[in-house]
Amino acid sequence: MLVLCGFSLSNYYNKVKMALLEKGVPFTEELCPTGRPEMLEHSPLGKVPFIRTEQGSLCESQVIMEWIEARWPDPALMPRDPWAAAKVRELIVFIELHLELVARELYPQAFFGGTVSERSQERIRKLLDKNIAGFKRLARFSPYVAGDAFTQADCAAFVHLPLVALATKSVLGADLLAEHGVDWKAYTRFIGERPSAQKVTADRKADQERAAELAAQGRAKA
Ligand SMILES: N[C@@H](CCC(=O)N[C@@H](CS)C(=O)NCC(=O)O)C(=O)O
Repeated sequence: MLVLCGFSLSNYYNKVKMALLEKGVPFTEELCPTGRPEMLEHSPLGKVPFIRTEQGSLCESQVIMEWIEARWPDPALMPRDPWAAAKVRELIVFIELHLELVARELYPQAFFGGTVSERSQERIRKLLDKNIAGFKRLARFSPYVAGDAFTQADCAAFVHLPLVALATKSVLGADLLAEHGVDWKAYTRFIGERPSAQKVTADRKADQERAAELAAQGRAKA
């Protein structure tokens, strides 16, 4: 059976998990923190997610998504029409390369108690202002991010957009998505009604609560 390796706080892990749940593909989950030497044979940069299958292991979430789509075509998460499929891929690249990966530079300060220099903050803000405007020109939200059907782009948007918003709000003092008129809250509420999204969110919250409890126990012992 397919094994999804990583952890539920990872947005990329959750994107793949959501696709598997949407398709009803049987899978198990294996907790695998990042950067462990023993995972490098499966994920050469020590990143999650990766999957283990009877054929071998595979990393990079979008590569995994493409394989899942080819292996279990129904229900489809990509349009059958090649052009429409390319437009969905274009949107995923925008969300991941031009939004999430840029906002990710803010995560050390937004979520992990680190700091991001003023200079970096300025650079990231400029880039995100430009990239979010570009994303808005492509995204449809009618009602799904790529148009009238739920696709892989929704798996990506559902897990990434809230992080872009939270990180920019926390570090730059403004939710840049909202500032640009992207109503990501209404969108994630809408997608959040799907059983796949509910499971992903519930698992993430349960793991976050467990991690907070363990941290509190650790502090009490110290
Ligand atoms: N391009 C990768 C990105 C995955 C990624 O950045 N995962 C994060 C967790 S959300 C990670 O493993 N970070 C640890 C690291 O970069 O060393 C993918 O799509 O799978």
